[in-house]
Amino acid sequence: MMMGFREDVAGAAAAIRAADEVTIVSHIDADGIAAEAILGQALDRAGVRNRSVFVRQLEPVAMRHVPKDASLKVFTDLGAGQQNLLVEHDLSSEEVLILDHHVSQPAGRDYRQVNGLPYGHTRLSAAGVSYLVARDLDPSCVDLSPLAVVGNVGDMMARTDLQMVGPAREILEEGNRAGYIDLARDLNCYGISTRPAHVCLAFGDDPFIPGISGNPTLALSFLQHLGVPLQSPGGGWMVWEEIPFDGKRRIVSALAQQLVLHGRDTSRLIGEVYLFPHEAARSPLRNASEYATVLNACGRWAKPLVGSRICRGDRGTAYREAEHMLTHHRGMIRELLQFILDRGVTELSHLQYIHVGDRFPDTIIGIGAGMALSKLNPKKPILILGQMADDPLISKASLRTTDEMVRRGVDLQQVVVTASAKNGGSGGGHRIAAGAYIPKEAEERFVHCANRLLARQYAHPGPGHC
Ligand SMILES: [Mn+2]
Repeated sequence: MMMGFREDVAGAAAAIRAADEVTIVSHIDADGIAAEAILGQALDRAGVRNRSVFVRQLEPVAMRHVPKDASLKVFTDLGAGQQNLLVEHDLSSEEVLILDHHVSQPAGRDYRQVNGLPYGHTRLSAAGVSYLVARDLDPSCVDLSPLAVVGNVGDMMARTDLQMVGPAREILEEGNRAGYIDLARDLNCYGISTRPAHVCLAFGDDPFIPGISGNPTLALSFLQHLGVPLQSPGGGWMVWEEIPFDGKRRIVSALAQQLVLHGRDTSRLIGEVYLFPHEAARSPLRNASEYATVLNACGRWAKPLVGSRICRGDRGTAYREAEHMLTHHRGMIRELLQFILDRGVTELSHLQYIHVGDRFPDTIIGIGAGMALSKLNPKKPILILGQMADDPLISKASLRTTDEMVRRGVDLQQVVVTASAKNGGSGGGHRIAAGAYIPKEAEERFVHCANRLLARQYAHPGPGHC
């Protein structure tokens, strides 16, 4: 870590220690919830009075949730890109601290901020930043390292390289040394703690394995041919995590052969996996990516506090409520996916899009977009428009693309920021996934503007106009 970044962390901890009272303002996704839970617990331990506010995104209407009082307002997983709103809300530089990882947009007032980006730490999420501040406040906070990992994984910080890098890696290794995190190179597949091996494999698409991905029946017969025991002595399916090492090794090498046979790259078959040994067997909280899904489900059902309670150790009421949301969440996403596939998308030169009306909560549209893309033309980013249930004049737009297209220069965050600003909306996100809220009447213009911007990115990567 560079000195400057460490100093920023120490400065933030000092500002918190000096505060009589803190209001944490955080985002409702896995990273935001994990960041809030890390900081809230650290403040409790340090004896600083605190309360939390969650917002879907920091936009003008959400600012009413930010109290006008004497507390120090700590913005986590948001704030960096909305400093103009903080100025408009008349927040002084003394009463604000931003712990974020999004691109900073200064607005004339000098707000204290901890953000890895200026130091080149591009793979450190807000939960990671919050953890570093928490550790500075109270060294006992090393037990919160799993939450930092969950936030980082939730924001896909380990996705491109299939491992953590930079300060996120240091956090990981610290948690590992203290016994809170098990670190392994294992199958790069979602659901290793909760799904039987064949289901795990059939649901995976990174890498796409011909004859296995998308087909649980074929996946099962592939595994059965290997003669690796897949069932426990009691007769039930073992989840991937439970298969003994030798069996896993044989399966992975057969999968590698299958990829080679189809002329495909094997480099994404194995990745770093983060397990939390203190969690119950077969719980989705056993590994970072499933834990992140649980928190995202809470956020998407507008229950971030339930996620926060889980992060604080509640394995009773809050956990059961989250399980329930997760079940419905999956059902709703399945329906959305089916709707998209049944209706079909409209293809433009560099973009495919569909309007799903007000059938689905705007909060799940992005996930549906990501899943639909794996069944559609992966070369064209997908844009899904949906109507906001509580405001018919506003539409939500979600864009998704693939790692492959990002490597070729596609940057959806750039597209969304430019196209929404041009059409009276606001948006943001990441190269691979971005979203915006736009006026309903500007939908058509927004779509075509995004298409033109994408066309330019293919030709000359970098910012453009439309
Ligand atoms: Mn984040």
